[in-house]
Amino acid sequence: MKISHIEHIGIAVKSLDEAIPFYENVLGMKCYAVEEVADQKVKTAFFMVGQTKIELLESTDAEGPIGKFIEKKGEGIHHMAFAVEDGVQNALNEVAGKGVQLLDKAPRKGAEGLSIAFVHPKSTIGVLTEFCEK
Ligand code: CMX
Repeated sequence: MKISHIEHIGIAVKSLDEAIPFYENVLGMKCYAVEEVADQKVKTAFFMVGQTKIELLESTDAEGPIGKFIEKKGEGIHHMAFAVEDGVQNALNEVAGKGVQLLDKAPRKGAEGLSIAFVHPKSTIGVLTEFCEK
């Protein structure tokens, strides 16, 4: 697998309306898109930092992954997404072959139309890890 860069860092927030002004008014970034990902039960807001994005995640359902994460751990960094150059399926196959537990056995469609897949934080030293490709 060839990881080219950190595609995004996902941050769980209770409210986009409260979090976006921090990134815009305090850190001086610009939110360039807000998108709902219905099957993940989240609303996302994006900021660009170099070639990496900050992805704020607000839950649309308390039983969704972000709702459960905030309930358990509070707001904060939720996952790290690596851009892969040679296919998400290839990355999944490679890490599965090294004993890593997959959450997605095959790539699916994520925010911004990317092909994405998650692997379990219990197999990745506590960091929920995502692979993605345009
Ligand atoms: N980082 C680190 N550990 C995490 C975690 C995270 N983001 N989310 C959950 N965990 C841990 C929990 O603390 C728990 O640990 P313990 O067993 O020690 O208590 C364990 O993983 C299981 O967590 P859970 O609360 O019981 O929740 P589930 O098993 O139902 O789901 C997970 C956990 C990771 C499988 C789920 O959050 C998931 O499927 N995530 C992938 C999808 C996702 O996060 N989508 C939102 C992003 C949208 C996008 O970018 O497109």
